[in-house]
Amino acid sequence: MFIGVVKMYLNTEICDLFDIKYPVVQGGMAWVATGELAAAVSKAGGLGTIGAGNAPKDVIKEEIRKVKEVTDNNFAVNIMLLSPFAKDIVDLVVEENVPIVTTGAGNPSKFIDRFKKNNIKVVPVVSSVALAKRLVRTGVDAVIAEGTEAGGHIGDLTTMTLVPQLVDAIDVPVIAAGGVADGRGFAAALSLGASGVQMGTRFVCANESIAHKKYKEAIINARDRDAVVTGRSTGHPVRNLKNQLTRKIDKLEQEGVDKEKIEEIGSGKLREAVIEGNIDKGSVMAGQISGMVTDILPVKEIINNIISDTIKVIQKNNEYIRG
Ligand code: TUI
Repeated sequence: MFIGVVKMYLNTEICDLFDIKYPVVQGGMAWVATGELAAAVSKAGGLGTIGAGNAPKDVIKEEIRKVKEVTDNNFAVNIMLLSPFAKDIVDLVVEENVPIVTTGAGNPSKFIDRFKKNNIKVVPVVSSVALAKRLVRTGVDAVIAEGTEAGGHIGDLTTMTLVPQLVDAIDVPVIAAGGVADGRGFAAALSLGASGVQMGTRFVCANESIAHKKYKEAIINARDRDAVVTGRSTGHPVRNLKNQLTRKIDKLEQEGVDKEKIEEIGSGKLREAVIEGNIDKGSVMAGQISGMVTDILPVKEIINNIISDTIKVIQKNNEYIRG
């Protein structure tokens, strides 16, 4: 990235750990984080991630093939632990020599030995200090600290409070996620002690993202308070853009309808929005930063812009110091 005449990089612990040029991880979003998106991010110097979501093994095998065809750079697979196929995806990443695995929506303890034995770096998404401490004892290589600002399945602490508490509590790199989409957010994450960022919503609105045009437009049109949480009563709260579906779920939750019924209503709704473009009745999972994502850009530009902007923010902050 050129700033003036000097080529400057941001180099943190995770650049060496993952063997990547820029400390930027793409979120492993179900349906959206395909081989095409992961390949584009890894090719551009970040860590591209295939989101396994609820997909079976053969589908994800094909996505891995797409990445390997485009780039030799490292990439990750995100294993969504609520998936009925989670164990199959663990087998797959071992068979395919996937270099890095991220996990989400649960505790990956029972799989960690297997990852370690196969030289796979393992990076769980966590939303609390207690779980992170337990996982660090089992040998995870880094953690992704995901604040409640994020889209999809979320915890309850904010990125601003979770990241520094994790940095103090554990001795592996912490990657900040939730509420980051530009250089200001990235610089803030570094100030909190993070070694990099993971972004989801920003990459949904990449040219290479297969999300339906209407899904991308819904994010671009969203305002600051549009990304609301549904499903708190089920124990699996989800952040998605306010629409007919979120209003229906809200109403049923207020009426005290069973959690099984609420979960049934949510089932299949992410696919409906991402693939079919039904942004009224589908679940448009997106983070609170949606209000600040205003364009669709190529992955390479998203990454180059955020790195150069982060460096500018850090340089500007240095000017506040008086000697
Ligand atoms: O996993 C995500 N975000 C997701 S997964 C997803 S698919 C889905 N669809 C409908 C309902 C539920 C999921 C959509 N978005 N983010 C990573 C993340 N993991 N955020 C929070 C957590 C988490 C939560 C609890 C990690 C560990 C955990 O542990 C609980 C325990 O067992 O200790």
